[in-house]
Amino acid sequence: MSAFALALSAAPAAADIFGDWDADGDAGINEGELNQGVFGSYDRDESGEIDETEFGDLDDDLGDHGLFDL
Ligand SMILES: [Ca+2]
Ligand SMILES: [Ca+2]
Repeated sequence: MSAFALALSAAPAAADIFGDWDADGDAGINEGELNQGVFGSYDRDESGEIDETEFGDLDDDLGDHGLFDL
């Protein structure tokens, strides 16, 4: 399997992310769940803070061709 195919297969599907972020399981993501979901996705070391490296990952995802560049 190529590295690209491997990366694609490792990326979680939107439905999986939705289920993870919907903490109370009510089939909706409220503001708190969204904030916690996004924050938790980038606070990779679970320090309770986004450090510069983690913020760089967020910046990459927000930029062109990033995760949120739809
Ligand atoms: Ca919910
Ligand atoms: Ca952190």
